[in-house]
Amino acid sequence: MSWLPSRRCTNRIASLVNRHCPLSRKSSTSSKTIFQAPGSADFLASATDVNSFPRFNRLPESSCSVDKHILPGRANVGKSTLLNAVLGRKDLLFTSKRAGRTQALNFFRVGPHPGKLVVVDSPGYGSRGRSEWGAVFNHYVTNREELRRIYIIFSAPHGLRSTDEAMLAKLDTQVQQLGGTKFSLQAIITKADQLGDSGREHVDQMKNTIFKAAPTCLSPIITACPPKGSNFGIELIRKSITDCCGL
Ligand SMILES: Nc1nc2c(ncn2[C@@H]2O[C@H](COP(=O)(O)OP(=O)(O)OP(=O)(O)O)[C@@H](O)[C@H]2O)c(=O)[nH]1
Ligand SMILES: [Mg+2]
Repeated sequence: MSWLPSRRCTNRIASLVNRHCPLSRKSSTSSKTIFQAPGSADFLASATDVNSFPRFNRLPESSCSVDKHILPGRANVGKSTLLNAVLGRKDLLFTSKRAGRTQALNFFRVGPHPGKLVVVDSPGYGSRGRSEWGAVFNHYVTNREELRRIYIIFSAPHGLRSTDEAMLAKLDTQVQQLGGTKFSLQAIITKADQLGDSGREHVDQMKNTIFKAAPTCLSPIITACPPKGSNFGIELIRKSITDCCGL
């Protein structure tokens, strides 16, 4: 049995998600207006090194996924696919079956020109990662004043490895050192459609590991963006983004 096709399972995931993601009515209305304006999202710029960071009129930013230390195994979790779904576009971001597709920080405007906020896709860490990508990401997280939230993404079928825990702990330390004033940290568990019968226990285990590594990290939002079929959990991500940007 897959997790998503059955209504019973979908409700189980929804309850897992909703319990930990209270969202205001105002935020819900904003996310609909901002993300559902047709064609409103667009590519803005890429940053391949620390000197090429673009400026966008100080629009608030959210960044999907991470790295400083590029370590084995964590690219290809589905970051770009997830952002396509969040932006309501099929192929604004390049995706691939092969790890290492995204090779720069890519900035995307959300909302009709001049935009309401910016989301940033990033290269993954893992065997196809490169240390220079990590340096760019680290510089961005440390210096970007517009950064409001980091969405750290894990693949449900692959679970967490020590590299993920190290990254969570590092980002958690940064959040704590700044007293949560600069940015917050939100976990996402994606590819939930690939979980089988023991999916619930597996996700609970992942949640415990995330909490132990990063106590300030917001409880994971569960998503699925299968290449064919409907998206799951995407509306919650949109609401979370507009919420953290104060929109
Ligand atoms: N079944 C399933 N496949 C997914 C899901 N999300 C992404 N994929 C697939 O996973 C593969 C990798 O997706 P990408 O979005 O390119 O992953 P990424 O994390 O951006 O990869 P890099 O940029 O290389 O680090 C693609 O073949 C996607 O179709 C999902 O929720 N379910
Ligand atoms: Mg990518």
